[in-house]
Amino acid sequence: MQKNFSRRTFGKTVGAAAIGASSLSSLAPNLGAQGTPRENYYQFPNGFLWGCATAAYQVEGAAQEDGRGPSIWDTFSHIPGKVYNNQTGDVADDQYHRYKEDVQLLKSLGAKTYRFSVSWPRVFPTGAGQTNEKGIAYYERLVDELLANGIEPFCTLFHWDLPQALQDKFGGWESRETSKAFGDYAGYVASKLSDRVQHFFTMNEFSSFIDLGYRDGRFAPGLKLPPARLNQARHYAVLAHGLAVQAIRDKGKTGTKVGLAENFLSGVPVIESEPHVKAAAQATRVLNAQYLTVIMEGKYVNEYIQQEGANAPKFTPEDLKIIGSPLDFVGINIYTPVYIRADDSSMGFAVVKNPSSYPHMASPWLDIGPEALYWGPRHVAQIWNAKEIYITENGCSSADVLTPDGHVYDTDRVMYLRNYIGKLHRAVSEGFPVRGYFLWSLMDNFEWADGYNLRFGIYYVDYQTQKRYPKLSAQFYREVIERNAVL
Ligand code: PNW
Repeated sequence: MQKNFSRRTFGKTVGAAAIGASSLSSLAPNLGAQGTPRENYYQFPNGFLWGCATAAYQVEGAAQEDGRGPSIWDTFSHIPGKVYNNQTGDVADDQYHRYKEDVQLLKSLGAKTYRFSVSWPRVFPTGAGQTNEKGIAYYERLVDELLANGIEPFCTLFHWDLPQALQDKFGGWESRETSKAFGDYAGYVASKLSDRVQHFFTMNEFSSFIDLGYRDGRFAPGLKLPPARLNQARHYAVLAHGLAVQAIRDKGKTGTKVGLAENFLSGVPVIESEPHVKAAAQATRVLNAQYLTVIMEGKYVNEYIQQEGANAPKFTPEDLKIIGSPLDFVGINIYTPVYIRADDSSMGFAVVKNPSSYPHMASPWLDIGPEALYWGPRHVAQIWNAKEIYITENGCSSADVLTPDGHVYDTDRVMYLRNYIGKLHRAVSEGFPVRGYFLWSLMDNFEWADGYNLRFGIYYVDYQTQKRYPKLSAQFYREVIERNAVL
């Protein structure tokens, strides 16, 4: 890869200018101080998987087509006042009908892989029991189209669109019945797709769908549960993950790999010196007690159980064994840093709140901190000994403007990506086992409670015409992929 690139550049330059190799260094703007081409310096390992990510409810549309049942997001987005301008995912990017065109967008980026999610109520319209053949057939078509274009599919099983029937019948994640139904659904999808899909993610971002959906009421199903019920819902969500891991192993083809995609709170030491680095690792274990830590360790850390007291979740030793089922890989979604400092408290760390002047992207929560993409994989590798890590999401919102001649100059997104990917390079070059990176997102889409108001895509979507336009960031990412290097 590295050699090819150098040779090609060399050939082109020589061909164009008909000059000798000795004068090349003075012409090439991209040579470092020691004469090392920067592309080589920032080179990623051969076979690094560059890709893009999306999720079913955010891109598919076709909400009532081919037998799909309603999800809690259909219900929630149709309640006035819940989503920006009362927008819904009814049509979204219409990827259900335009998947072939969208696979071509991936191909023109040179993407090696695509992370999509399966809509549970497309496959089981009422969450359990009767399957919907037309639903699973869509994902088979999508997977076949990706493979025919040389793009490896990575499949997420739950990206928040819980079948409404399970919410109505059991209270959704407040019940063990939902965990069991998820296990069955995951096993069924694996039985259908694992001949063509090697990597499955069980869940996407526990804290988003549980804490924002069942505690803050900002996401579907819009509940504000008291602490004991909230902790129990968290428990049933991680239990569902464990049951799905087992079901996928049971029903999937031999060699199928299972992991998850979690936006864990990744501690970034305020200063990279020993006490703060230690504090950041300790914070990362404790702050993720309810989700990633119990999944990786098969045990709730004492600090969490003590702190919650009577509100702690109720569980059996068998539950913990299921939750802690070993994973083949760990996926982490990284957007913002959580700064940590060493502290004399019994915890040994303190979370540092950013001042109001701290820079962020278009989403107010999206504070900029490229080093999060270094510390995330480092923590997962050092704390839990993960051997295969993917960055399952990274990207940002920007106040994109489409010019009359069809361009979007999202210089802030390019700045964000360049800096984050640069820090990812540091993690990889220090030997932390990151195997791939999925940019969020391939295209603008339904940004949950923010509707279509916030754009995360590297393709701009005109929602009136459904036309996609590559932004400057798409050009940037294509170059990154082609050179397999940060530039
Ligand atoms: C992730 N926060 O969500 C999701 O996995 C995507 O579906 C989503 O579109 C993307 O990030 C961008 O938001 C998040 O408040 C939602 O910190 C909220 C937060 C972080 C991630």
